[in-house]
Amino acid sequence: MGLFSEERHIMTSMINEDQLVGAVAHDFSADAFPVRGLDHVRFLVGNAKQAAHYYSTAFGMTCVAYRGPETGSREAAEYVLTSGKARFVITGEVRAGSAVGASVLAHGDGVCDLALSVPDVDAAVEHARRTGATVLEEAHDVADEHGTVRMAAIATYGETRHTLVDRSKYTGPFLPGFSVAAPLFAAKPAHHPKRYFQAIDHCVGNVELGRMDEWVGFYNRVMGFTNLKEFVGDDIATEYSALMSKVVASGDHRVKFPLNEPAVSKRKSQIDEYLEFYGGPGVQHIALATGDIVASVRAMREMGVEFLETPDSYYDTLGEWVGDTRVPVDTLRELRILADRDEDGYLLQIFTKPVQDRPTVFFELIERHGSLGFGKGNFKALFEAIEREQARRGNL
Ligand code: TYF
Ligand code: FE
Repeated sequence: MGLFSEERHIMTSMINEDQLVGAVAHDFSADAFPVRGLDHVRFLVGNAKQAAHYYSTAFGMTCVAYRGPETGSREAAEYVLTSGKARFVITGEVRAGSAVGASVLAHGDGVCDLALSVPDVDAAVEHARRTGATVLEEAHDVADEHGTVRMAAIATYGETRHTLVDRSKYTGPFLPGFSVAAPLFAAKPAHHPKRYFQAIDHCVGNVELGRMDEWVGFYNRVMGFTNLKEFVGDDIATEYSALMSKVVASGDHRVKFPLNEPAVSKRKSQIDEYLEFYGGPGVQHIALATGDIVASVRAMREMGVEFLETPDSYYDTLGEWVGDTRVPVDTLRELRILADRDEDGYLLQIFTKPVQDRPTVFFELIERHGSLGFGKGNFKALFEAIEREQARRGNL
């Protein structure tokens, strides 16, 4: 309000990561399964070399580590990309017949792992086992000249997993076996922000009809996650998009996992479309926290990222109910950014179209100003935009 854009830019870039992702104060000492944050998100893809290039150019990320045949890893090529605290690992197979290839054959490109940073891997995996989780990898050390990382893995919905990571005794670029890599793309336009996003705000899972509450219970019981108040029930679901959604969060809300299930309706739910094309439950979208969504969206549009279109009518009435935001409605309209307000503040958000041929994984950019919500006021406009895309694909 009344600030010149340069001042605004400095102001928003000074907002720290806690505020960006809506973290709250929390005493971890009483937690049976303390979770410090997301360590990384792993994508399994058909061609990691090209996907890593896409995330470098279109998402402005920096490649910081690599392993592959050249570094002694003969089965897979893996690129580690970061943007602030957000870390993606892009994994592709290099030899026919690997588990990576089998996953890509089944699901297409997608997210296989939401890896969590935990202070005590052994205690976490024991607690998970006691509370009924499937342990995929027992606690073990991985070491090289940079130190030791303690890891384990537990199963969640579909073929998705949570790797548990304690890297407090490690100084290397990512994990043992990875080498420092050079950035893949050094020609980011000078007028673009240094980073298009700073952290991961939330990761959404799609599960089968009738199983959402089971998975909410899993996160409550196994990880001690609590339910946030945002809830998409039949009210919105049946009229517009036929889905139900609940959100679970870690103690300080740094990790937030909304869970969707399809609801029965006349039209095919967007969640059914995902389940059909992904071949089962999995990660639907990753929300990326930015301090300057206007600069991020301008930059990403310039780099060819496709965002969902919101009709003009949305902006005709937006000002009446959302009140003052740091971005004028005309700019929101120009870039097709959505806005929502609740009792704690407001947020700005926008959604990409799916980022692979299958109508499965997509991204969200979110700029929070106090609001700890997920944009409930936008669900109607958003779900209608998703449904227009579904109809264009012939899947409605
Ligand atoms: O994460 C959320 O809850 C919001 C809204 O299929 C949303 O980003 C919910 C369901 C969905 C797409 C977006
Ligand atoms: Fe979201």
